[in-house]
Amino acid sequence: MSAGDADLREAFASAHFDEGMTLDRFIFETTRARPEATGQFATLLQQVSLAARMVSSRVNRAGLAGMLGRTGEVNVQGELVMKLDEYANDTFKKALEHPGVVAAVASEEDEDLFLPPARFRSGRYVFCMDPLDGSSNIDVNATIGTIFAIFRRKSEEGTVATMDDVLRPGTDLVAAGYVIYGSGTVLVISTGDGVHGFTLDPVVGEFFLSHPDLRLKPSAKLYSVNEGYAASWDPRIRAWVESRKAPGMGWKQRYIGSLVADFHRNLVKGGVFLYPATDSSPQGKLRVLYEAFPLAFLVEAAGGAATDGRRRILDITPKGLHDRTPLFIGNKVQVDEITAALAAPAGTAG
Ligand code: AHM
Ligand code: MG
Repeated sequence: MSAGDADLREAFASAHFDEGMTLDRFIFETTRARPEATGQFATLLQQVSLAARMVSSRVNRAGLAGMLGRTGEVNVQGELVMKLDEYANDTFKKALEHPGVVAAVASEEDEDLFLPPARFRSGRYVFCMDPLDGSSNIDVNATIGTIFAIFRRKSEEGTVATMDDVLRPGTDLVAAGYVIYGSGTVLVISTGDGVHGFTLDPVVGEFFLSHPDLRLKPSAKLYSVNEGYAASWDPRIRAWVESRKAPGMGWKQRYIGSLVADFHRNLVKGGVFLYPATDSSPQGKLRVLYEAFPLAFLVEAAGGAATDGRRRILDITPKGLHDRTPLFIGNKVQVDEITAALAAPAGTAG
């Protein structure tokens, strides 16, 4: 981490919160303290906020369009799902490239790295995103979201970014966050020290601080996993999950099937999310760069933990933009327990 990144982290950590704090003001107050700041990071966050509001507005109307589609002759709904994915992808990329704040964007929707045209190439940040996570939930109006992680580029500013700017350990991240489009739209962000949530007032069109300094307790009795795949999990994972259900344990299970929504609930209320390797996804299903990294960054900043069952997620160095990983993320006690269970000899599973 550079001295500038450390300043940024400190400024966010010491931010003063009061009622009516908008995301814009929060960005301004926490970045102006940095003597070397060029304003790029502040602009980047403002553009994320803009894109999030645009996508939120579109997602809110998707239900209505879907309803009309069901009554019409053409199945608009399936098309709309595609369009929303693409819309979110294009909206975030355009919002970020125009002010010249990103050198590259890695997106779940794009096979290759997106490089802004030469006239916008002054950006010093690399943005990794899943523009619309959980998009299979759009047609049932369940919560979906955008997940993002931000690196500062390694290569010289003004040059064309390379894969080395992106394929690096999660410990290099300078910020991460997500936006959920649910019953409300909430943007959660961290620069590594303190995790803050802002809720969109759709009438005013502004994000207001609603969840200052989200912290995870060491332990919680809630797990989120797709148990339909239990037969193909490692037996030690199966044993850990089964042991939650023993009489008197008092555990709850919740699973939406939209990572960003499951994670948000667990971050606010406590809980551990598991997506282990399965027979059909031996490397796990979730992507390192734009799903596991940002959420691991946030969870650690909130006092929790994230591993792939063996090692800390943020210590992984991906080899490709779309690498996958098993993911165990949430309250530290539970993540440590699962990781320890996987370290034990396979035959010892209860
Ligand atoms: P997506 O990025 O294509 O939407 O897929 C990822 C989603 C996650 O949001 C969610 O946690 C997971 O897939 C659910 O998978 P499954 O249906 O196998 O439980
Ligand atoms: Mg996703």
